[in-house]
This record gives sequence, structure tokens and C-alpha cells, in this order.
Amino acid sequence: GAGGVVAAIDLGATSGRVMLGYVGPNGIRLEPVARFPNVPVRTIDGLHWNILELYRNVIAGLAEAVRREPGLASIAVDSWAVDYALLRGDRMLGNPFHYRDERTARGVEAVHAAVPFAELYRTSGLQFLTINTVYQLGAEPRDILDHADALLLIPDLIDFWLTGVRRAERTNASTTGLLNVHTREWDDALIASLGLPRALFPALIEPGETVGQLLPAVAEEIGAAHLATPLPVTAIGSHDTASAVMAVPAVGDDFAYISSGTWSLVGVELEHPVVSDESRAANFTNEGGVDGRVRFLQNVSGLWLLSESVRTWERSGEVIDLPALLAEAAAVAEPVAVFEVGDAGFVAPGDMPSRIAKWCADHGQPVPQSRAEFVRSILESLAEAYAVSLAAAQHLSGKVVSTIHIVGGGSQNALLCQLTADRTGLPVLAGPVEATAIGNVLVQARAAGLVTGDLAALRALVAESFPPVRYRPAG
Ligand code: LFR
Repeated sequence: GAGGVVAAIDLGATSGRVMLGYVGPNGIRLEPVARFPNVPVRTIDGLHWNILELYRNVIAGLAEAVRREPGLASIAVDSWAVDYALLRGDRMLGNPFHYRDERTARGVEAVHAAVPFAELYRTSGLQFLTINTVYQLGAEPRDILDHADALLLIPDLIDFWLTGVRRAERTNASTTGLLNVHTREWDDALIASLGLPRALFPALIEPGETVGQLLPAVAEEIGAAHLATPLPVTAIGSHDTASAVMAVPAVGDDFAYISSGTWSLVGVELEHPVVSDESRAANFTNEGGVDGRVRFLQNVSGLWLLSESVRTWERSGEVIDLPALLAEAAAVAEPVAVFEVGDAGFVAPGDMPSRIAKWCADHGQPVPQSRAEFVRSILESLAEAYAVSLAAAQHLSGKVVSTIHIVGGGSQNALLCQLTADRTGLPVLAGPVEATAIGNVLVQARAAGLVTGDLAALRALVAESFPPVRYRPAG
């Protein structure tokens, strides 16, 4: 292809962004167009995403993108997984819940009473996480489910608002717990066993296919109505982790990845799922990847532990200088506590340092005494969890890796990258920080014919455009 430009909308758990992605045979360049906070809202019935505010920012960002680049070839949206809106016709039935809302505990009980976890795992290949769509649906009131005629995951919802077309993008649909891991289709038998209306689940769409053209009213709103060709919205790996893994700048095949942001998604890429009893017991997931790959990985907690700690400290009115705090953490000389980052007690928002201190006290570990010690303890504990997960991923899949790629926000945390190299004994290649947006851009660019090639070729392009930083293990 001769190259061109597309717009990527990437909605993260703490912020969203709109980027222009310039793609050609010689590389990729990202230009940030808009960045906006994503702040959840607690109302009487629980914790919600402020979805209309997000959509308003998406529209404003797209208007700016079109103003800068009238030659835009395509638009695509990705976000975190599992969360959804229920609709009846064009109307959204209530505001989407945040996956950290506590109601899912009820859902887990209801779902496992109908279908035991071992059977869910055999069918969907998905690790047990209370946040999974299936457990959220288990907590939905019956009358609301019966009243709805569609369930749309967050990127599918934005795509629907942009185009009027309802689809379920396959990589993100794989995080619902209702997709069959072998056929990659909605599992009708499972959906029936759970008493869910089959009609809620829209036709699936593959990354690279066109969702639809912008609705005339939307095109008008973003200043694209006068463009010569109508703007398509393209399906991509709309699960942010699918796009991030797509954009890992790997040169060979023997790599593991850590997509490190609010969560850390730690694993390997496979051709076929692994749904053994052993992988179930180890709680490994088989999520759908771009180009039919399997993301065999584990959700390890992530920078959420750090950001929620910082939020706690800032509640007293103080402003935390994170780079300075990280430097202090790197200088801590005494051994610090290594705690269980995946403990269920760390999932909900709120005072994180107190919860970490309590965990350490309860488990006979030294309680961090300063902010620097808390930060060091968080990063050591994350790096240790990465090492344990990576060893398990290799053991369970039979895939042996020689390099670890860290992409996303955590790739900019030098201390975390070094500790990961030290605790795994493997070289870490860090970056790009915007892997998700890059994966989003590349799949649309390929669909639009701006660039050609298989996954390996696209990854080589990422490596050329965003050379990763290398961390060697100590000793
Ligand atoms: C990362 C991510 C994870 C998913 C979690 C909740 O942003 O998408 O892959 O497990 O958020 O949706």
C-alpha cells in the first residue's frame, strides 16, 4: 500500500484518547489528537462508567481528527473488556456498570449454581474472574434481561452509536465467557443453560471487517459530511489487550508479553487454546486474538495498585510527584514485603496502602513504613507475580520463551522493567507505551489497504518504528 492515515479511539480504565495513525511501508507514526479522563461514578445502585461523557469526548476528538486530516481513511474503537450496555431498540437501558462494582459476587453464585466452573472453562476457556460478563449478567434482574433486545460491549456500543450497526467484535466477545473457545461462535447451549436470551447476542464480526459507515448525523457532527467518500468504522481487536498483543514488537516467535496498565496481562500467543485441568487450576485464560491467535494469559493485577495508592495519598490534599517517588523506591535498600497482588481484597476502589499494610501484617511480612517502601513493595510484588505467571504460561502451553516484551504504561516504569528482568532471569524489551493504539491503527490500516502483511510483518513494522528499550537481568 501507498500509506495513509486512520483514527484510533482507545478507551482505558483511567483515560481515553483519540489518535491519528500515519501508516506506510516505512513505518507508523502516532499523533495524539485528544486525551480525556475516564472517571467512574458511584450512584445509589453501584459503580458506573460515565459512558455519555466518554462518547462526547470521542465525538469531539473525531471532529478534531477530521479537521486535521480530511483524508482520513477509517475509524476504529477499542476499550477494556467485559463491560456492556443492554439496549432495547436504539435506547440504552440504564448506564453500564463498572466491572469493579460489587454486585458480581451475587452473579458468581447464580452462574455456578446453573453451570459448574469446570464446565464453563471447558466451553469458554476463560479464567475465573468475578468481572467476566457472564457473572455480571448473573446479577442482572430478570425483567431487565427480558426487556432488552441486545447486549453490546463498550466498543461495540460506540460503534453502534457511530454507525447504527450492532455487531459483537470477536476478540472482545471472547471475554464474555459465552463464546465457545474452539468454534469462536456464541455457545448457544451454554447461553441456554444460563437462562440468558440468545437474542441479546449480536452477529460476530472479525477484526479487519467493516462495521458500517458513519451515520449521516454523526458525519455532520464531526465535520465529515462533505468528504468525498463516506468514512467507514472498522472492526479491530476491540479488546484493548488484543490490540496491544497484536502490536508487540517481536522479531521471532519465542516471546512472552506483559501488557502492563491498570491490569497486567501476562502470557504467550498460541495457535490453539489450552483448556486442560491443569490450566484451569492455574486460572489461565484463552482469549481471542487478532488473526485467529489465542492469547493464553493471566490477569495479574497492575499499576492499579500504584495509582490507587497515589489517589489515597492525594486525598489529603497533597500532590504526589510520581517520578521522584519512583526514584526513592528504586533507592530502598532493605528488603520489602512481597504480597499477593491478586488478592481479592485489592479489587475494589479505596484506601490501597491500608489494605496492603493489613495483608503484610496478616501474613507475617514487613509492613512498608514509607511511601517509597510501599511503591517498592508494589513493584517487587508485581514483578514476582509476572515471573510466576510466565513460568506457568510456559509450563502449561509447552512454549519456551527467550524474551519478555512489556508494552503499555508499565513499559515506561524502568524500575518495574528491571525488577521483571531480575526476577524472571530473561531480557525485557520495553515499549511501545501506546501498543494498544498502534494495534488498533495497524489492523484498520491493513483493512484499508494502506499496508499489507501478516502478523509477523506488522510486528516488524512496529519494531522499526518504536525500537524497544532493553533491560538485562542482573547477575
Ligand atoms: C485491560 C483489560 C483486561 C481485562 C480488563 C477488564 O485493559 O481489558 O484485558 O481483563 O481490562 O476489562
